[in-house]
Amino acid sequence: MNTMDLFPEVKRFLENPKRLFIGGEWVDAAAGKAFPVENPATLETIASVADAQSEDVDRAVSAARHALEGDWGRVSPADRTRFMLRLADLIEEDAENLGQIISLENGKPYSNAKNGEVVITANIIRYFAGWPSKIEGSTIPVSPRTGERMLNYTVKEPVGVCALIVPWNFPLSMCAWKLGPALATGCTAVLKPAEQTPLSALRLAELVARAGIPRGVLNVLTGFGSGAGAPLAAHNDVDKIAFTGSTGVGRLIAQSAVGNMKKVSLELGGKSPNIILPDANIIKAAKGAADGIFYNQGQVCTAASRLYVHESVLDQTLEELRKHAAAHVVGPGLDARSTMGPLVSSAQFNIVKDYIDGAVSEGAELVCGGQKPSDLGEGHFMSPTVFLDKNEQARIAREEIFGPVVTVMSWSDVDELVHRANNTPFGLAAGLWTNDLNQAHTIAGRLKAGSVWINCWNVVDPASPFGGYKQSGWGREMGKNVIDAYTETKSVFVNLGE
Ligand code: TXE
Repeated sequence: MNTMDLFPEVKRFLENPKRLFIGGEWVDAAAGKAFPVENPATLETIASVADAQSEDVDRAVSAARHALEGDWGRVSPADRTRFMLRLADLIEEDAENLGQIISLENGKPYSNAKNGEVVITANIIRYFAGWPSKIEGSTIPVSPRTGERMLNYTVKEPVGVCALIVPWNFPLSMCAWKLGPALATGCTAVLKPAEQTPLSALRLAELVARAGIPRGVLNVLTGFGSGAGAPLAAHNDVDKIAFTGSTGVGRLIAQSAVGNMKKVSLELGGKSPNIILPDANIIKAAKGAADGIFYNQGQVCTAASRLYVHESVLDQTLEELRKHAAAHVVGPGLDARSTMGPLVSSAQFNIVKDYIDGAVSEGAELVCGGQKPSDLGEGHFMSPTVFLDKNEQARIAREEIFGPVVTVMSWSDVDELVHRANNTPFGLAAGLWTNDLNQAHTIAGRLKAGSVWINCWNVVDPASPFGGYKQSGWGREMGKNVIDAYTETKSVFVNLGE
């Protein structure tokens, strides 16, 4: 192994006690408990982090409420923009440290973390920094029956205190997906990162403080789903919840939000179909298919996990996929040679392994991978895996695996293909590879998915809406659509007399 040394600032960061960030202060959890964070490449404990419980949730929500009704509520839109631009700059300046922290706790290659996730995070904050002065209401030509003249206008107001519950697959950028619109709209936030990857969010909190954003605007509660996430989702003084994670937990969150009718947005699981048409450039399509499933070890909600290949190009596509899988170097994220890191945890490894073993015993043909590489020690490593399966009902073809495992299936008839692609409870993303414009737009129109990628995959832009059909979620993040999710619209009538 040729693992890079930790930067001095990352060492300092890890050595400092990892407390909760509430009201601008670093505080211990009220119950005094902490939990370890593991490096998934080595299984070493990298930090011990405060374990928030209900009492801490109360404190954080009250700090967020206080900031909303106090300092932050009085900050002008132009100043919100300034704070956010400063934060984006600080994120960029801290890219190397953030890259190591992400790689350490999540496992992904350092270069993907630093040049991918950190850059995306700064871009998202910068995009949303442009919004505060552009969140406009309207004047509406109403027709009162009394004959009086009425001025009617609408105002967009911050929805209030937002609970942001995020997963571990993009520990930093997932925070920005939610914090960006929250800050832009003038809301305050209580952020609960995933228990596997709390360190990136704590580092982000340091940068938020350094950017001068007033106390209590962002509060960070590290902890578990049951101990911290559930009381936050159920809290009566939280106005909105934005969640990314499993469909099962999304359902629980929607249920607990009903208590005080908090607004809910959910980004959940997927089983996204990627379709190769016979006329496609197979070299590019197969590369796109491999990147679509192996990127981030397949731990992406939009992973291209069902690959539908036209029967006439199946053999060539499989050959290309084999090559791409073989070209990957699986290893620790901090080894510069690694192109794929470990899965995030033993729980996630076991889920993925279980799907692979089940597929083999259900009769799917293993094209390549399916094994933990033997020379990498204890880490949660899994090799890039390709299955060929004729059984559309097989678990690997229907359920989200969240690992580097693609199921290839062949097709011959377009109508049947569209039916098969849509025959899933999910609807997050879909893609197709073709040079036939007519087919491209016709099939794109028929796919039931929030994002459709033609001759590309995983293109996400802060200006463009992202979210799921069906059980992949509620609402859209990014772009102007998300502004509605973080604001309330007030309609004001002014009686101007006869
Ligand atoms: O997700 P959870 P897990 C899918 C993926 C993966 C599976 C399990 O298929 O294999 O989910 O992963 C918090 N109330 N995705 O168990 O539990 C939790 O602490 C409030 C897809 O890690 O959904 C964490 O912060 N919060 C997904 C966050 O929810 C609760 C990304 C996500 O954890 C809670 C991650 C509760 N009752 C996993 N229980 C995607 N769409 O990208 C847990 N949490």
